[in-house]
Amino acid sequence: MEPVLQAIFDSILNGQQKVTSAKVQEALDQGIAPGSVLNEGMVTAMAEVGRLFEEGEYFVPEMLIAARAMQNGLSVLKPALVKADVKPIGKVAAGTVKGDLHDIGKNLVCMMLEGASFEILDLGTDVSPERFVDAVQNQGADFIAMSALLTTTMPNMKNTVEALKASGLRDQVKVLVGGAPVTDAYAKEIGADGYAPDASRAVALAKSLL
Ligand code: B1M
Repeated sequence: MEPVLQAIFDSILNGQQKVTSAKVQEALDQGIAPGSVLNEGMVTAMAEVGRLFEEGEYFVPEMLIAARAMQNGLSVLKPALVKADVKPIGKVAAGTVKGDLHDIGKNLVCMMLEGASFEILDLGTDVSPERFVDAVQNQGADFIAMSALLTTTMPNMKNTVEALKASGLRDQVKVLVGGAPVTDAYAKEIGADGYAPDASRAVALAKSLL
């Protein structure tokens, strides 16, 4: 790995927010592609944080400060990932489902969709089925992109699809799902229109459904 990418990886693991931002900027200044900075330096670091948590070496506070460092780095990376001033090709209401506070993956999906000319309505985390329904009914969303990182919160994806059906809106919107525990089979089971394993494939999926 490039030394600067290794430094980004280490700084996220150690929760050094300022170092992460500075090193992300340094990597971009060196001409390293934003996608490499993201996937090699940053996403791998969060996977390692998860491994350390599973092994009992990291606890919630360590996960949290690592996540803050990751978010800091992403804010430096965002302008390089997103192209501005393009006419929107669709409106996506994106959120992490009810009960779930993980937002790094959802934020990445938003950035990549924005970069691909979708208009983003970021509903944040802990988003209820009713809030997703409202985004379709009153805010003109053509797509819903739901993220879940916990096996215990995945059922709220199904609850959202059911709430859309109950409101008579299911046929007006494409429902996309993703997040580490989510699978293509689960997407089919709950009646979603598609599953994407990562942010770039979420873009390809949304475009294919336009
Ligand atoms: Co949590 N956590 N966490 N956590 N956390 C996981 C998810 C876990 C797998 C860790 C582990 O045990 N190895 C585990 C879940 C186990 C399970 O249910 N299967 C877990 C747990 C247990 C918990 C708590 C319950 C811990 C506790 O309190 N005891 C608690 C729950 C809080 C809650 O939500 N109610 C909790 C809390 C937290 C923090 C707050 C400390 C923090 C989140 C901070 C934040 O997000 N702002 C945190 C973190 C950082 C993690 C790990 C380490 C990293 C997640 C991450 O950001 N990954 C995670 C371990 C892991 O994932 N390996 C873990 C990087 C991100 C880029 O990837 O989110 O997968 P990801 O997104 C990808 C794809 O999944 C996809 O694209 C993204 C980019 O390519 N994608 C989509 C995501 N959403 C999509 C939507 C789409 C399409 C694609 O729509 C179309």
